[in-house]
Amino acid sequence: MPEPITEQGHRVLTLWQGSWVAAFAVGILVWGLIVWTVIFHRKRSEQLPPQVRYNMPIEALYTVLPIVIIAVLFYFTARDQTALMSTEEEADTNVEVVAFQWSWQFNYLEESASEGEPQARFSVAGTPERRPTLVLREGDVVHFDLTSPDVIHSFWIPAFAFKMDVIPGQDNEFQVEVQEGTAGTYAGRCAELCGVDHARMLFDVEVMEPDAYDAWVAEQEARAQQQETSEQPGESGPEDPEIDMPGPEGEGPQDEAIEEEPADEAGVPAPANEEAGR
Ligand SMILES: [Cu+2]
Repeated sequence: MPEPITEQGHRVLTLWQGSWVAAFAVGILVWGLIVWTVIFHRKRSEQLPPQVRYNMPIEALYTVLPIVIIAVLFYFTARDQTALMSTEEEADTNVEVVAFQWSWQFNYLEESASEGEPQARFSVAGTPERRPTLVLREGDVVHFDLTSPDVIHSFWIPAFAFKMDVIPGQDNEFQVEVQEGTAGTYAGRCAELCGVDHARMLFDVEVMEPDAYDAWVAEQEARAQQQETSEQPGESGPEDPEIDMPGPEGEGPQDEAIEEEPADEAGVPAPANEEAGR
């Protein structure tokens, strides 16, 4: 397992390890009994050994022990699931993740999308050819809202030890606390076969130290502002308002993203935030 970079990731890892310890304990007991039987209870004569059918204590043990094991596993699973799904803590950063065929867009929102129709401060959009980078700050509580304009995807960051499906028409959300001392670059991908170019749905996760992150945000916001003012005179087409919050049947950002490729190839410096804040 990769070393988790979130508080929640450590919880997942601990649950996983605990489950394996329990499974091995049961396994070792069962294998031990099998080996013991094979070695010490070989056939010695034609006479049938003593039979223990309908031995009540043993029958009860067979029944009760598995129920106890399952109850314990269930308890820890339910406890951790409740903690992992909790979105009660105040988030420092709200990111709307738009998964589309076949890339990702990260809208950095003023507040969580579950609280109405928040404004995007700025956005980071990828294309199948150029994967986007999700930038996070060490120590932040980050809230994710997951939306898809087309088919089911799955938002997976292995270093979170966590993934969640991105389902059209359903608001999935979760949040993590990024741990201190985790600055670095990590992999992200789609974990749900979503079409022919599913394998291209990659993204990078960059965890930055606070100063670097704040500088990056300031730069993105300035760029978003600049784009907004430069777009005002002419070019805002009728499809633009859909970009920040694409509905299930709306014009997804994929059209947008694909149209952007020629500009990219023509050597225009590729800012990470083409769908800048609205
Ligand atoms: Cu996908």
